[in-house]
Amino acid sequence: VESVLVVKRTGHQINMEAGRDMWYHELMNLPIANNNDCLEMVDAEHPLFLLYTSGTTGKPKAILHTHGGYMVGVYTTLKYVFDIHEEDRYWCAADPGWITGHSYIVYGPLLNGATSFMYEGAPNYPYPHRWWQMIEKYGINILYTAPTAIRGLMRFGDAWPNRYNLSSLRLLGSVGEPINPEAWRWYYRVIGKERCPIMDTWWQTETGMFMITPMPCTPLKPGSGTKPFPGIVADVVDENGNPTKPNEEGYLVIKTPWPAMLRTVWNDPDRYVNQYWKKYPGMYMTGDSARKDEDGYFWIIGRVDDVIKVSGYRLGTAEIESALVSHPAVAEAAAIGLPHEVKGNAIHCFVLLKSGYNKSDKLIDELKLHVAHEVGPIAKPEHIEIVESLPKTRSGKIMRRVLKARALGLDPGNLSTLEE
Ligand code: 7RM
Repeated sequence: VESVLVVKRTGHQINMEAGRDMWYHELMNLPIANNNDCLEMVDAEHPLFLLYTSGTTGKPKAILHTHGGYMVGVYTTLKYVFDIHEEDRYWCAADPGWITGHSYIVYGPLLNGATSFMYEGAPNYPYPHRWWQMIEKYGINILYTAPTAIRGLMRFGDAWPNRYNLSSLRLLGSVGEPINPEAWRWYYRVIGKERCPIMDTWWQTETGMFMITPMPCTPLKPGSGTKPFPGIVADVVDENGNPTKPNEEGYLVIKTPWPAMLRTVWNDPDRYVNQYWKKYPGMYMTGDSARKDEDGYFWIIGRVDDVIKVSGYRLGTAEIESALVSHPAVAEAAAIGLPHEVKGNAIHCFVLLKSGYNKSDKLIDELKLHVAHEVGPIAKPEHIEIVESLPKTRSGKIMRRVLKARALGLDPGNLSTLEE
């Protein structure tokens, strides 16, 4: 560490190390921060930032975004998808360290001159009313968050949001994973009071900007990100790169460039090519599986590698998790595959209960049967463990790699060979 910028915020006593630590506010008073002449003009393709994406599996890679394209993509998508107006108070409740924070807490709102609300803290501190209280107090119009946060708050019941006046809200957003029907309905009914459309935005660290998303005027189908943003050409293709038939599962690809696309993987151009461009020449491989219905609406299934092969059947972890979460006792769930002598892999699940429910063998048996009933007998979990928390990235994505490592008694960093 060469130097550390310290932001004065809590007023706690800080032991600054001379020559290393500097107050941010003192630096900001230096002429350089106030004088536009000191800004350096760069080319549109000049690197803007690197964001490491650990993914939920594998080794982290640094995604490179550039000035011009990222600016155009993020500005335009935020403007049209959230229809930001002068009088709006927009709140993206993501972690700033996630691409969602970079694009839609910092860059997009600043470019749009939006009034952007920011909150740093746990959603349930000191009580699970925190978000709803702030929406009322600050008159938030647009709330953009993730299904994991919705489920986390839903867990405490309707009474918390119902105590507050949420009538300022006019638009809701969702990002990060497919939104399961229970979470969608709760968000729509209890938070949006059946008045606020939900913008289910599909995109990635790599895409920088929304790619498949409704706009406020788009007729919605709950659980679908609807259609590609204007100018984006997305498709679902089979193993040979041919478009699938309606409702047939395949690989989600992007067929033309877009402004905020990643430019490379820093220091690893081979990985950039192999991961995204190799499988089908001229198509960007998202790594997600999806289907497109008869109306051309996209339904994201999940990461291609988040699949468990049980006795030859391919089961999506999201499918099993969504089935578990549809049980009234379950708040959050994670499914992983562990080696099994007969089936190849067996399904192991980790379940977080809603408040008011207690763990028992009877409940575990009931949950296993529930999954078998919802998804099919082949999906019946071998083992269900009731847990107090699940390991997650800052974007709220479950780190199945960590759960797997724990279950196998391995170091989570050494799992790549198992997954490839
Ligand atoms: C924005 C973000 C990317 C992965 C992506 C998908 C999943 C994201 C949605 C979604 C279904 C959505 N960037 N994902 N948004 N799946 N519906 N609306 O999450 O780089 O952290 O993750 O997240 O699998 O490939 S990310």
